[in-house]
Amino acid sequence: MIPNESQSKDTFVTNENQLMNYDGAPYLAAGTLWESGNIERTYLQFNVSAIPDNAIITEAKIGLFFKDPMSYVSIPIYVEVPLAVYEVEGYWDEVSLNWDNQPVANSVYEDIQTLGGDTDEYIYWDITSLVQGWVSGMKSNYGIRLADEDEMTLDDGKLFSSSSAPVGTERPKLIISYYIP
Ligand SMILES: [Ca+2]
Repeated sequence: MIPNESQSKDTFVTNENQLMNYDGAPYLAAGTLWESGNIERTYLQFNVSAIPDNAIITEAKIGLFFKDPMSYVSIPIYVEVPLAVYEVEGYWDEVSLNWDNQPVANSVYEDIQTLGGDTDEYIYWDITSLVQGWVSGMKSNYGIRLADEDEMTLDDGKLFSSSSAPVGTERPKLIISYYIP
């Protein structure tokens, strides 16, 4: 499932501009910028309603195309960043989401990947149990937040292609494997 704009929502927020909405930007950002201390978080939501309620989800993973290993800073280095995916627990709208009106997210992450400097490939986070909950109706689907696992430690921000990216093959995707019992 590679959602287009009508099947998914994606945007990011930053406390650098707390009232700014970034929907429509060609990229998504997450991390804690070591030079400025600014925090970036990405939000994604995929419509999974086409999958029958009784489906058994054997695997579900979010794929984001990793574009840029560093924030645009004065010294061109990159730092490894542990980026985690969290269940979002409240409604948000991609065209009005900003830092100040973010929904609550679960404090326990679903999966975590540490990103370095190897770009131009998809990075995957496993959200199998979360998708199982969305499909069965046990959980409301408010999507996920991608954020630095430790936002108190300054490391860096990482950039990914958004659903508004010009290259369609680099957009965010949710890959779900399932069967009907
Ligand atoms: Ca979007």
